[in-house]
Amino acid sequence: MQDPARVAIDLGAESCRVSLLRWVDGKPAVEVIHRIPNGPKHRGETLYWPLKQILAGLEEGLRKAAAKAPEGIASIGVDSWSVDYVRLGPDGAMFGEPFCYRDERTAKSKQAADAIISPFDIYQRTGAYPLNLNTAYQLMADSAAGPEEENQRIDKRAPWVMFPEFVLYWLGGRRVGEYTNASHTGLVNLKTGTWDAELFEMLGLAVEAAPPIVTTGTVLGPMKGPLAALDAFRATQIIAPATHDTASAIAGIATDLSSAAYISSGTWSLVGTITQTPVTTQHAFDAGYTNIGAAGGGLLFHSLINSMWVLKQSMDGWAAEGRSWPIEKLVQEAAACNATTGVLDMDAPTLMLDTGMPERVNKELVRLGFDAIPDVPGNEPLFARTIFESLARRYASALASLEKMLGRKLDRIHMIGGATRNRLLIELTEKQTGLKVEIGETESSTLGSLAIQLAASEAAGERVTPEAIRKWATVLCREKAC
Ligand code: LRH
Repeated sequence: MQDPARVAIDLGAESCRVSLLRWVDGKPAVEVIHRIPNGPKHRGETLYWPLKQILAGLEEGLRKAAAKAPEGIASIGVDSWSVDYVRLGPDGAMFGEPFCYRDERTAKSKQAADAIISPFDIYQRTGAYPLNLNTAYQLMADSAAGPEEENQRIDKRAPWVMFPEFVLYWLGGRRVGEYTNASHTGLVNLKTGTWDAELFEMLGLAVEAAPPIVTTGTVLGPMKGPLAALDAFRATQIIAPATHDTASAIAGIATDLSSAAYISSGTWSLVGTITQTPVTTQHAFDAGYTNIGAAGGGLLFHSLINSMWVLKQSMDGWAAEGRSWPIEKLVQEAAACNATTGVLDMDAPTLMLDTGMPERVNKELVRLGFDAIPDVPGNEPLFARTIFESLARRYASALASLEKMLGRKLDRIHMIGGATRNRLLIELTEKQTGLKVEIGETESSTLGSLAIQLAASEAAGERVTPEAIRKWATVLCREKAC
């Protein structure tokens, strides 16, 4: 009898994907069967995620999956970008579409939090680098709206659930906070691995509103709702993989990382390595390194770097003016352009915002003493080249700090995510870091989620271990499943 299929839903800031794993002649084959374009949307002053549209797209994708897997689908897992969440009303339904972490509302609440507890203290307590976008500051902003926005203030006791866990809940699972994702909120105590009730209290938040934390690979129950009536979904279990996409992506790496760094590249790049003990020194803090949960155990010790967001926002702006570029062509022409470029500070706050990106890039170049790039048709590859050069240098500085903190040299970089298809960025990274780049999987989050689901079914209620996840990642990667 053919092994049952599995579904991995990977929600990305640019696109959400539904992938299907099937066993064909005993060999795994993974296919992205449905894509839903995504991006934060403006409504008045707020920036939010079009969750209703995403759910409609997911329903379509799941129907396609059911049609393609007559053998039945054993499980579904969901991961996404971290930090965002959905508030639930008294009936358990979504209470408005969720804010996007790029909404500028957290600038004020972060300031308020810093006045209560210093960023370094919070870092030592939680291990999570205190970024403006962390859930903690967003929750504070929810209930701190100014008088003119009084009616938008949300009761701090309103239950919430992280974004991918909301989708698991929508599919029939119970409301939980999976550990890897919870650890990025900035509200989990590093020593206990549970919500830091004292910190909630200090920040004026309600710990009762938070979902119970579960470990990676927890089975959340059978699928429910109208989709569950489809034949393929008759015996489907809802499983929490590492719901933080980066943790699933790292779980999808089959090779040994003990002497390697990873770069997980997409809208953001995460540059770091897996550690067993947290590092919350002043140096780690100054270098912007976070310590958050890895799948099954251990920590992702990495720095978050603004990446393809800058190029994608520029491309969207050009496309709106009739200057559309396929990404492959843009990379190709960027590789061919010989002009020396300026170097951006990829951490500049203005480059994290949306709209008007070429202009933001130019303002930054000028601020740093470089020439602006005339934003005229034909110059798009020059912008792209500047972004890639700047990114490669930023990777190099992040890795130099990492080697210093670890007190040892790294022997290679394992690259996963979108940049695995970007030859130019890989070459520039090798040049700037002096390290060989080993090219991993583009859809590593999907592979990691599937490996965790397979390990979870095998564990039959026991805790999923990193070894079991690695075993399944190896099966999926060896067979070149994607
Ligand atoms: C990447 C990612 C990253 C987080 C950021 C908010 O998608 O999950 O790991 O830090 O989004």
